[in-house]
Amino acid sequence: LDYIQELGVTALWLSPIYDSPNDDNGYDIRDYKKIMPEFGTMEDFDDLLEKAHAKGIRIIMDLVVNHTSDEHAWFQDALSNPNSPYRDFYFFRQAQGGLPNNWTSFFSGFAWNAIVSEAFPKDTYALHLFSKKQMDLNWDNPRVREEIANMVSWWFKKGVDGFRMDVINLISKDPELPDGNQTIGNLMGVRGIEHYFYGPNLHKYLHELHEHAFAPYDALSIGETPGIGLHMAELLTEHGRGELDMLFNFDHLEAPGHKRMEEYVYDPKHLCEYLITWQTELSNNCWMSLFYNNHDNPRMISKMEPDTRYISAIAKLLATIQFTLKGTPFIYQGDELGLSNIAFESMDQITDVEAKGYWEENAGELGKEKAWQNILGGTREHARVLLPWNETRAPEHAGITQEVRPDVTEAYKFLIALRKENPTLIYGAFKVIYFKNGKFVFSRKRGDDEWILDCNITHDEKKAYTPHAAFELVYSTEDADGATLFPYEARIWHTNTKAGR
Ligand code: ISL
Repeated sequence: LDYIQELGVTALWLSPIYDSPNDDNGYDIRDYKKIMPEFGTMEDFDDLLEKAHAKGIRIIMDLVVNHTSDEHAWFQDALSNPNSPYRDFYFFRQAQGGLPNNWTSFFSGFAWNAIVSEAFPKDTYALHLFSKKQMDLNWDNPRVREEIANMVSWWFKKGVDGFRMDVINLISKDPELPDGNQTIGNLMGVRGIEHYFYGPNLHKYLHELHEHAFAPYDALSIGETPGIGLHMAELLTEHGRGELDMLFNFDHLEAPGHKRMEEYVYDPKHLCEYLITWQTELSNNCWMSLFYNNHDNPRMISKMEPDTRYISAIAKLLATIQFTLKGTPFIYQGDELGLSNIAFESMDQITDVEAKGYWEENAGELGKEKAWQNILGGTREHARVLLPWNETRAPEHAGITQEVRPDVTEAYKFLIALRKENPTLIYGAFKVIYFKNGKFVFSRKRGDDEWILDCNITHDEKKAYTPHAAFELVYSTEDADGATLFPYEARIWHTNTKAGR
């Protein structure tokens, strides 16, 4: 907490710390009201919460309620008890001579487990959009919604400040569970997604959860919403709707026409186009999240530039852009250290269920070398090596070291403080001044207070932008002030509050 406070960070999002068999890094919850032993006890959590609040740091937990672990008491009771009240908590379906539908899982293979249990007739299957141990909850059952709302309230009563809500846009499925369209499935990477990524009751269920659990505590709700674009995001986060406060959209994490599991060089021009679109088109009654990395993606730095000489420069460029745009910035652990991707050498070092599923499904067809290259390009493992200061390592990660970059940490501290002291950087109007030839120059303005960001998004030198005399240079990621920007250099100009107007 001291480290976080020294950085100037004011809220901490914990990926799932609940009791879990850890089939999917804790996103397979076995008990929503118990802490995973690896992370201590509930008393330890209460202590963390108290100490965080004492330092002015809010605690945001991860709400994973599209599915539970197959070891959750509800699912286990449904499996063993023919009269279980939890049979309708999940999607159990009969199907003769095939599967209930053609949906595939986000983690490869079909989205159905065959159920072998005295409590069910033969040819019974259960739906899992993710791993085989993550069983989808039936949100059309009001008792499921009631249990979830009560559990969320229980955490709010303890003092938790909000939730990041895992794949929360997937909770309302088309009740017919119809087959998915093959073309859409090929495009999206999962067949059937059109029948649940923005389902018929999504708004109703989100509003109900918001009113029953979040509103009474004025708690923060951040939706993780794969597949939701800008206009749907407005419908889900517009402040008057009482559904989500903001959401994570992922359209900027891959360049157009590319998939995450693919080795390619990401053109930061796409990132800037994305940011310009969202900064200029998102309704003023909505609010966006600003992030480049999370636990599901390789590090953006490594996507953008294979030449490791530029890692620090790119880290500081990305941070400068992130902390001078409208929205809420999210730092993924290690961003502030300038961490980049890991040079994994073999599948033996990969613990992630998604990458393992990809390998099983593709190594034959693509060949081991190509499949491995794609995994190196897109595996979540890059973000899941313990931070450098941890002595312990997962056995598969033994011997892996990561270089930390103190100049990047200093840049984060400076930028976080600059943003806090200058509300124009949070709320000011955004305007593009110049965006071509590898330059991205934009302004933030609020009344007479104006900031100009001059960014070189390439590894070539570029002509620096020179504002008129009323501006002073307050920051350069390369401590430079000449007529040329260094590779990936960013500069911040501010109306000179001292100079006469
Ligand atoms: O990779 C993605 C976005 O960059 C998505 O496809 C991601 O896999 C999807 O948004 C689901 O992610 C969330 O739910 C999963 C879990 O494995 C991820 O860690 C979590 O972030 C299932 O709970």
